[in-house]
Amino acid sequence: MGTPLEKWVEETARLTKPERVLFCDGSEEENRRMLAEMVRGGDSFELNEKTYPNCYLHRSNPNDVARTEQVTFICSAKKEDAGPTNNWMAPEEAKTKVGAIFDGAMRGRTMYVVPYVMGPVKSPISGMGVEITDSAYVVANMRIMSRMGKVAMDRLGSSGEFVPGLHSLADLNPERRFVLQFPEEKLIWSVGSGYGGNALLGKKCYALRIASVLAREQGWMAEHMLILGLESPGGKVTYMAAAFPSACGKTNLAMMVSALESQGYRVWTVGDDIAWMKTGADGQLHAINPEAGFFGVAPGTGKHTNPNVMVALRKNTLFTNVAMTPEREPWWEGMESDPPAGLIGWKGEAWDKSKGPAAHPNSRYTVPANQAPSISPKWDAPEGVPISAFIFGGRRARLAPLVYESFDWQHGVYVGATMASETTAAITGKVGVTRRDPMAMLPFCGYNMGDYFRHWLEMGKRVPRPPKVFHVNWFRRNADGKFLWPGFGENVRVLKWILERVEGRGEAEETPIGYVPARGALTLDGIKVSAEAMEELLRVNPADWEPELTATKEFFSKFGERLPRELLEEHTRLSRRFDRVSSART
Ligand code: GTP
Ligand code: SPV
Ligand code: MN
Repeated sequence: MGTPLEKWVEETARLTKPERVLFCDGSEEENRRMLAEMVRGGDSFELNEKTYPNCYLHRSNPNDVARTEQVTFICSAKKEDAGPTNNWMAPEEAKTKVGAIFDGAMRGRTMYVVPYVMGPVKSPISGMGVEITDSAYVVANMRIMSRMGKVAMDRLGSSGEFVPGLHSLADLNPERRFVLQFPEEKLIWSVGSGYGGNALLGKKCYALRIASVLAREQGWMAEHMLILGLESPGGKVTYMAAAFPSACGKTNLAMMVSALESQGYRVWTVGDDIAWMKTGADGQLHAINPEAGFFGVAPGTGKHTNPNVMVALRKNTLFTNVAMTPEREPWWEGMESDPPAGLIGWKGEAWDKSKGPAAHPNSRYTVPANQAPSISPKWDAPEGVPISAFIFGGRRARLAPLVYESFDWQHGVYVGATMASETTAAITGKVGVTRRDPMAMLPFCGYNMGDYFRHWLEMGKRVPRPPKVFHVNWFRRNADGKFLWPGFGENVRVLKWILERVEGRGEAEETPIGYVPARGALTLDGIKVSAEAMEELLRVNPADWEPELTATKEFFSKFGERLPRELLEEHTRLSRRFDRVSSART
């Protein structure tokens, strides 16, 4: 007979035809074999064992350096259930077409069976997955990013309660690369990529695309959000979750060293990318971080921007597509040291300035979460942490003020649904193009986004004490294209105002889009931002918002009947508020 897992493994082995099958237990010894296997493969290197003990550099295929949204599909039975923002493929077509690529794809290779828990092992909010892969690099990453191996098998037992995910590198041909989610079957198939969110199936494919479907069915939330605790003087910790699109500052915010530490404000890291949230007995949403590590963007990370992670990644860390110094240390742009002579670029070439960035702009580190000096004592609490504020944000060079608060939950859902951001290197494609990215979930929502907005509205009614909803923008620029706000550790000043608003203190001024901090309400002592820059940072300019309202309307029209009417009502209210402001001026 066999367990559901054994049956699936057998069936998969018949399809992919590996040379051998290995069930991963997650042990030290096994990990050493994985790392040795990676090194033998010729694309991975052990780093300086004195300064970076147990750290490795992996170079991916240069055609495979970021998530590929154009080949990511939601394979629901009906196209409408994938919705206008997702690529869709019929399940039978997907099984035939991509099944043919999987056929024999593991010939001559080892098939690794990787059982894992997403979330603290004993948490009722956690979930189980099993990834089958032919990549030792994926196994080594999954060991950092999830609770993998024996702990997971012990929790699973003989039950079938896991999300199966099948992954093969196949021939890494971009023409034969597919990332498929089957929301009805709760199944993942990914082939032809070994990179990040395409290949570590517990992350985006399960913890967001499949989990968002489960969350809607079961009345909880799976979101592309960091989770942090803000400690205030006296030691109280208030938890917040923030949704920013890829490479827009989640890891940095979650791990920041507070500029107001001497005043008693400190940030504790619970998670840096994903939050799973269920209503607790206290009526608040309780969040867990389903991951166990950080898969963070390397460029721009340095001892001034993110000192905590710079400490964390000095051991047991996998680096992907960064440069390497002659001392076999990792190097990237923004590390705050000049590129040393003899630097080897991310493709393995002798590097000089003419070759462009030495580290790929989407190069990453994979580091165990518990190595971060800022890790919250609650980061693996089974009950999660109660969330008092949701924060949306993105890269908006011109439009959005530094921070504003929504009027209420429904308006907050509108603020999230109308988010937009300039694209980054985290996704294959053009960088710097403004695109609508509701709740930072555009690439990660496993079903029709109109239904997703409805689910958000329903959660506001279902959760007795829902979080207050805010929007931030660290990326507003002046006329010369320079950032107006210093960002990073200084962002705590904005978190402090958010905390004060949550506690019913904090002075605010009403604008058509929501409440912005009143003059003097942000703690600005010791910061080098001019009064004019501050004025610009908090400005809500009706002339700028006019095209935004048009763009929003256009975006909403894609959803037709599936768009909740509440969002259209919010849109009308916002337009009226702007009309009132401009008529008051003329
Ligand atoms: P994903 O892992 O792709 O989901 O990204 P993320 O949202 O965690 O972004 P991350 O914190 O890694 O930041 C991405 C880039 O934005 C890095 O190069 C950072 O240096 C930069 N960044 C982060 N926070 C700030 C900020 O407050 N101001 C400015 N100017 N840049 C920032
Ligand atoms: C993102 O792109 O949002 C990431 C990196 O967190 S990846 O895991 O590659 O999706
Ligand atoms: Mn992310």
